[in-house]
Amino acid sequence: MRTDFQYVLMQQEEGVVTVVMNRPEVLNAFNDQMLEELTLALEEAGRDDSVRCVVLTGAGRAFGAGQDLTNFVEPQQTQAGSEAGKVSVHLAKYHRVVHLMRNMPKPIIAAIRGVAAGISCNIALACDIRVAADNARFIEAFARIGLVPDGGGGYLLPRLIGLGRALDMSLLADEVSGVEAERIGLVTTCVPLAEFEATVAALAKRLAHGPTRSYGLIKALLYQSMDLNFQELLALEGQLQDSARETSDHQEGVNAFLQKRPARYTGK
Ligand code: LHQ
Repeated sequence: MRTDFQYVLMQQEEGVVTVVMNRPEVLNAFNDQMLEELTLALEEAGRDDSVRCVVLTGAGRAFGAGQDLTNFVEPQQTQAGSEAGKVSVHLAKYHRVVHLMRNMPKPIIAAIRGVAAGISCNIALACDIRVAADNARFIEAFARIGLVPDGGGGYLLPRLIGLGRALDMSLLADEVSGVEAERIGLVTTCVPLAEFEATVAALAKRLAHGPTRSYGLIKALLYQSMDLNFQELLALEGQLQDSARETSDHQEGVNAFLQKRPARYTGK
């Protein structure tokens, strides 16, 4: 695991890699370097077969406060009009991150403590499972500063919580608490802060001992399903099930069932 990043920490324990966005003095707001390091960290976690589950979280009291607005305003003013100064050029770097997450053939948990605002909120949406502490605050903050939701949030948010609530969160840009986020399906679970780390660790460990290749195929099936009609979905399902059938974890799962013992999955 890389240990030489300035703003991203990577810690591996057995099959779980925890990736920590680490600029706590600005609530882990993204500067260019943290974004680059997050990309590299996710690429490495994706490549490394010993990693079977990724946890993405923030250092200190927040998950993340979105784009760092202090080093964001000036280049926009000085380079306005030029291609390089367009925000879409910068956004492409975030798009790389959300693509990496969606296509990573292993589960990613967002562990959200404190605030998740702007693009940090939408990066949490791009994780496969979200666990919130009861001090979590979700803010689609974009309209507060006259922007539109980015980082794929305009796609994922209405699909997770429905169009009405997505419009509400995006237009009003009000805070949604962890408890409310659980109620509306924005997060899978919300737990008291005191139980947060243990809950995330137990979930990550469970996933890291699961049938990793099956998990990767499940991600492909469910994410692609959002853009497919029923016939296309059934065709994809057949292809993916053919692949799943070839895994040794599938054999192990069936054998374990027949032998009435717990399965020992290797991720192969
Ligand atoms: C910050 C930030 C921050 C710098 C807190 N930057 N310092 C746009 C364009 C292009 C590409 C990518 O994506 C985007 C989309 C975006 O992400 S747009 C949304 C950007 N984020 C925001 O608008 C949120 C700005 N932050 C806030 O509204 C508040 O800080 C929240 C509600 C997140 C937290 O409030 P508090 O818990 O009261 O904390 P705080 O405001 O006191 O913040 C603590 C420190 O962190 C403070 O610094 P200081 O020196 O006063 O202690 C803040 O200035 C700093 N900070 N967010 N985005």
